[in-house]
Amino acid sequence: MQPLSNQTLSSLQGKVTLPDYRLQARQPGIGMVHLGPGAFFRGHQAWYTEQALKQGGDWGICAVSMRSGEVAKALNPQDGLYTLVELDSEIRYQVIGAVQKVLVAAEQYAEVLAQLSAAETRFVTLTITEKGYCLNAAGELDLQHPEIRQDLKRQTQPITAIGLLVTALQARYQAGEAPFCAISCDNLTDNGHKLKRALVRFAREWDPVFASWLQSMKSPCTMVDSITPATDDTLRQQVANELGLADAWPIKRESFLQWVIEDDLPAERPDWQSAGVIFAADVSAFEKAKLRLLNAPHSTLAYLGCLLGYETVSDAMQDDTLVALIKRMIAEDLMPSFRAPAELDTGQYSADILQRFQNPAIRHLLAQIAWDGSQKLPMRLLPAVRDNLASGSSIRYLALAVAAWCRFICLRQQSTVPLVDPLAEQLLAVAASCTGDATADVARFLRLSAVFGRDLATEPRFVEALTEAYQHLTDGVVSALSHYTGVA
Ligand code: CS2
Repeated sequence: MQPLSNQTLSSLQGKVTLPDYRLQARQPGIGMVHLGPGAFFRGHQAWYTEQALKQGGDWGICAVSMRSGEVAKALNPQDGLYTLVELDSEIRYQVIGAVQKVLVAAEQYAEVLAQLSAAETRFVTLTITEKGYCLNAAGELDLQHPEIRQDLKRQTQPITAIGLLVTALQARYQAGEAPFCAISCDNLTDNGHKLKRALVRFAREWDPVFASWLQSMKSPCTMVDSITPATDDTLRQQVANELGLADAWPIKRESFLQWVIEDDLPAERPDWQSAGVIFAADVSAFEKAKLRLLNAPHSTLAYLGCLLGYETVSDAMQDDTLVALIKRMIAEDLMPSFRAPAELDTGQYSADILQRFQNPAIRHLLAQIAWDGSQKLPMRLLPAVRDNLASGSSIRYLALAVAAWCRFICLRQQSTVPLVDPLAEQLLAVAASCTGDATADVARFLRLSAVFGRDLATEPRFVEALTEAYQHLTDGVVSALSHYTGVA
């Protein structure tokens, strides 16, 4: 079977939605670099930029992987083209042309640096996951992080995204070039501001004058949303059947898509607005609503679902007791924990999210959502715990979710399934020292200040609720759910 490429693209005319501009003689120039070309980026930001490219402008994307060459190997022979499959009540196929090439920083450092330093690169977007920012529990750049320490020494090429971006920004500074606008698209509270603070903090170690110049850089906050599971061979075969061409790495997602960007961008930008992007003066309320009404229930489903032996989100959503628990958690703990954007009907928004979780066409593995708990809990669950401790609101279900994570770590420690987490070694060591005595085990987990900070271990209401939940889960997950929902 022929591969998808510029050569074979025209054979798809009339069959699927195509990047028409790729069929014309003049190709759009590169105007953006994206760090972390995973499935989410390719289904989300690249889709919005694709729509903008159809309006014109040189907004082609140079994608950069920090270390792995897998995406480059798959997409470069296809001229950066790939298929996006929307899986919902209706299945839609679209070939995306926004990504023009994929570079690997570890192998093509000079080319990556040249692209990031080039005047034509006006935007840098990032999906590098929570851990990719190398932040401490307070959300500031962790100068003790071993990779940051290595990059600060500048003896080798930078291995962190922060180190790479500051190196490129310094090259622009020394060349009298304006800084690019950096747009974090990760599930981090205050993501844009945290990114900018981390870049400036790193730069200050090298040159305080350069660091103050960097204060002029734009780094808006964003809220990003679309459920995008990892690609599998079933999808590759499905696309081959539909297109009659081989696509080495298509992606799939639900049809729902949302991008809210803080309205602090350079005037010259891709026409994302026409593609449906919302520009808001303040993104924080949108971020909180999404992190607490989608990602917090997602992580809770992941840990309880794995403990119950479910494989996917839609499988877990068939369990009435589990769904009842999630609904109670949302109503009693999560909704009261934040002030929603005035224009958002949180009841409807939350109901729509649970509907999306039920989408049978999306096989979203709970084990994938369970990755990186040490990075996700501080963004999704613990801020709500702190807010509710301060306001006197319920933390009962939030504590159960955190206890489920602790039990999940113990489950991984007792199995051959690897634990995917940057703190895996520390977490497995804690789990190995657990005895089943809830008070002692919980105290061990709470000593993980990189996850829980220094405050939560001294919060009696939280410690008590967490210990009770841990004990119930240790006695039995099914009985624990009945206890917390009152559903026999
Ligand atoms: C998920 C998110 O893997 C995870 O942690 O909770 O990727 C989630 O699917 C997206 O944030 C949805 O927008």
